Amino acid sequence: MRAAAPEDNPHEIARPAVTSRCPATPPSGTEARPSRKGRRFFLTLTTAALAACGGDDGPTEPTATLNLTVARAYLVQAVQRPDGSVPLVAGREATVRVFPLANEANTAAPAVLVRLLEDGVPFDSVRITAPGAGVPTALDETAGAWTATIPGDRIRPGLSLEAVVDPDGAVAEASTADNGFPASGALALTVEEAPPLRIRFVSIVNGSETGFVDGDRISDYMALTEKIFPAATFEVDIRIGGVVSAVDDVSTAPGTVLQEVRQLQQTEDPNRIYVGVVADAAWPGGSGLALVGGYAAIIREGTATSRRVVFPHQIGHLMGRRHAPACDAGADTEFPYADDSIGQLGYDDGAVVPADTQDIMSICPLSNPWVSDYTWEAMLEEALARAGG
Ligand SMILES: [Ca+2]
Ligand SMILES: [Zn+2]
Repeated sequence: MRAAAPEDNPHEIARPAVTSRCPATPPSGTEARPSRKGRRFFLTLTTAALAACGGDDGPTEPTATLNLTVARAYLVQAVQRPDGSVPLVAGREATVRVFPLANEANTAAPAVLVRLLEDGVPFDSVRITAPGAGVPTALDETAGAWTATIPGDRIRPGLSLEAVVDPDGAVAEASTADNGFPASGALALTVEEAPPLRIRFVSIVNGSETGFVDGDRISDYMALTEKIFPAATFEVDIRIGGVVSAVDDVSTAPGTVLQEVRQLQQTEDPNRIYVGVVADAAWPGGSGLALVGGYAAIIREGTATSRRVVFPHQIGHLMGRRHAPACDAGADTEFPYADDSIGQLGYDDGAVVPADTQDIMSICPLSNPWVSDYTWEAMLEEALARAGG
């Protein structure tokens, strides 16, 4: 018996294409249940029906043994766990990584369709072509992903995602009923409306030495900071006019200079981070000092390389982070990775950051640090708490 008329059942609109090619009647119990999963159901039905009847030439595919599934899919900004549970920052670009798997060696190059839902309602989708021929037969976390950039305005509270491998049935396979991820429902994601990170740099005058800061220096300070700090926007400026410190040699009393910056910050803008920039000659051997959980820090001018690494480390302190423990016995005992590593895969401008990369809060000699899931989440928690008043 035929199903309801097209105007009564949105799935029926395209159904004749299936039934005309394949006389077998698809399971009638499922077709009259439109739901938010309807689009995926229809894709599955179409490909399954075509594979089963082989189109106009009769049955040609029932012997296919290849089977495709999706092992994993998630969105990543700076760092992510395999289950996608690291919170995302609303309004900030993310990357979707989908990991199709095959049950046998193959040269298939299926596309992947990723659907984004807001409060369960699909609002956008992206089709990702295969990065090459051959769907992996084992999970390859580094190179095995179908990847696409998701613009920041799609990253919203209430977000969830679904992924389907070979959405148009281009690959003959044993079953298309298992091509979706997750197996049922959508993968719920945590998206937080993180506040902007607001920073004001202040030139510090120590005796005859004046700390120098300009736009280029700020670019150094912020390069890594903007990648690993959980915010969507960064409001950074330079205070007009420096501050004359009572300390000439900062090495003798860095804490005093830090308190001077804190006084200024409390007076001028209690909700903005103030960073005093100290001339190299005024602080031999120094690098940076920050109030853990506070709003004030001082930093030595340093080299371009040190500016890029030391600055986000100080920001981590301001956000309540203590040192990772590998090279500091008195450090954060809750840091989860004994080797100070980031522990999970990071993601940086299209490149995977290995999980053994050093966390920004490590004080073992830093080379190319990144942010762990632990540090990202903790900084985000602190930022949200501050925004909440
Ligand atoms: Ca399959
Ligand atoms: Zn430190």
